[in-house]
Amino acid sequence: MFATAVFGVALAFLPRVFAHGGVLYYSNGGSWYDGFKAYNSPSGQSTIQRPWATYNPIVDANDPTLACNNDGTNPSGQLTATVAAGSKITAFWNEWPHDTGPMLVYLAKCPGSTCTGVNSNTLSWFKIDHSGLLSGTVAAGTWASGQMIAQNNSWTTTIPSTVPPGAYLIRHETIALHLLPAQFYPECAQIQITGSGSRAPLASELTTFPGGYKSSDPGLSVDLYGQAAKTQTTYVIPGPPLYGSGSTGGGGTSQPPSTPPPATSVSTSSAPAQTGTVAQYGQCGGTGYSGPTACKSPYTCTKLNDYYSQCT
Ligand SMILES: *[C@@H]1O[C@H](CO)[C@@H](O)[C@H](O)[C@H]1NC(C)=O
Ligand SMILES: [Cu+2]
Repeated sequence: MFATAVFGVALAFLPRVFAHGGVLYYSNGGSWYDGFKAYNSPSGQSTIQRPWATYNPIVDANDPTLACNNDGTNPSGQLTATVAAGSKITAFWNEWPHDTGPMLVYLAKCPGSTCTGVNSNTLSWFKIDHSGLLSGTVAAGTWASGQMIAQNNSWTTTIPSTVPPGAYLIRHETIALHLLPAQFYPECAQIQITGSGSRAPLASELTTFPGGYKSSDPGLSVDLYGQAAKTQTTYVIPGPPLYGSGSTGGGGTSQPPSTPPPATSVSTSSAPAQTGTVAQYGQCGGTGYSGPTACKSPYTCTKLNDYYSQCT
């Protein structure tokens, strides 16, 4: 009876939400994991995915739900998948409608032995995979999200074998650029990474959500319909440099060198110039940060982790 009622509600919503969506399933090492069913109550759902409410995009780079498309709370049925470092994980979207934009995959290590109950806004994220403009021009080229659609609405990523074992959130994201502001579609899942990796991400490879993107980032403000797009063949994928692309790592050469590390990009805040006054969601402290530390009233500087404090 209850299930029928919920199903009825889901059906009533679906026709209006087909233009958007998110990650619905995962597979890894021969195991299949159903995701959270958006539009349904967390009650009774057991899944590795963090709950998310709707198929609608997030359209503000500073949205407090940008990390995992939720409020950071877990339902009682939260599960965790065991995933070997070096193995491939595939995320499956619904029938995806947006073929202009990048695909991005992040990891964040949780402080304890499990991510259950951990607020995703408090974590530091590093990027293990990204893909942007694959060929052609910004106006008429082939994008990673188009490739995702072409391969059964799925995206496969290898968990780097160098990632230290532990409890992580994995954050899959596609960004749609057909309209501005850019549309963010992130979903997270809880995984326990096994293996013997020992390369922790460098400070320059870590970021927070929100905080890691600015609406003025070149990759988030590009106009697909402008004159420049007709000849532009490069696209700067937003976010920090790829894990492993820094000085102590190997591989990962696809990140354009023009993308600054998060601390630098955050300090060039688009807030009105007021020396020593950081706007809401701006960075106000953290390892390697040398910008202003005083928040604009009424916000206060809150430490999210060693690398990032922000005005909230
Ligand atoms: C395509 O994706 C669906 C999930 O959306 C999955 O059930 C199916 O197995 C996939 N097909 C292949 C060939 O991977
Ligand atoms: Cu959409």
